[in-house]
Amino acid sequence: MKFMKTFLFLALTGITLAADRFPDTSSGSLLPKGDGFAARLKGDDGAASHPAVIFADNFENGELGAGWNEKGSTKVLSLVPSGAAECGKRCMQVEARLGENEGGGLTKWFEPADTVFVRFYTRFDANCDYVHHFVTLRANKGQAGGDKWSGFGKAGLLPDGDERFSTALEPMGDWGKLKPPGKWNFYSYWHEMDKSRDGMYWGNQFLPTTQETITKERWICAEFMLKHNTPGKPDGEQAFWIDGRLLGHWRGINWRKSAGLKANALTLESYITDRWTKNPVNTVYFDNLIIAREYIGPAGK
Ligand SMILES: [Ca+2]
Repeated sequence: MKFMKTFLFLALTGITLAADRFPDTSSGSLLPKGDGFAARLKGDDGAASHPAVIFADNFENGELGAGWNEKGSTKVLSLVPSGAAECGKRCMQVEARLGENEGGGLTKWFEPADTVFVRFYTRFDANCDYVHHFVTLRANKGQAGGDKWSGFGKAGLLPDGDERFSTALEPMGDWGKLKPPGKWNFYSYWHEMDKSRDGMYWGNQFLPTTQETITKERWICAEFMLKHNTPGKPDGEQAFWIDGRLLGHWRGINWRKSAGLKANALTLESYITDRWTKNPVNTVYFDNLIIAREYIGPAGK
């Protein structure tokens, strides 16, 4: 009976792969790879003053979350030793406890750019199971009042193209088929996304075909790019790199209808729910977050 329920659930929801409409073009891509400007900065020190940088936090100075706009519970978030030269002395720990909390993280609203790059370091502890939400870039109507929240919530609903779109770089476990935390993929919402089999609009998945399962207990340099489309034209793009290696690049995405709608909020979090996760304690570390107008690349040691 349990099997039948599981089967029915999978058949109804499944995963909406964007692969047919949006083939991965990374093999012939002209996007940069390997080192970028951050290679010259030890542990991202001084990154905030680089002309291409919009926002940076390497968690080395001050209180946790001081430069951010929203901060999760102090029961979940803390500063701990990083244990790696490229991550300096301190990093952020997210310790999610099943039945007590759902984890959390930090959110920053920032000045948008036509093409935006987001780079972070992350390390999955040995105890880490599947993760539900991870690092999400959202487009909201503006930076103030109700407009700053127009891209949040509304899971399962089709965006109208003038109020929101979003893309998230996150590990996905393929419904328990992959070893946790799984493989990297984009989970994206926009007004021309495909409908899921249950009739709802759940995030469409952009998954590179050849990829190893994510290794735990090591720092990983993850970076992604979003290029806005010209309103009325499907010329938007997204791509991501792991440790400087371009793993996926997708083009022809019509993210938005309106020129005023731009990606302007970044959430760095580890959010878990018992639908995915069985381990009682799930720990993820983050460091070296940079939002920039050009390719960032791995941090210098
Ligand atoms: Ca650090």
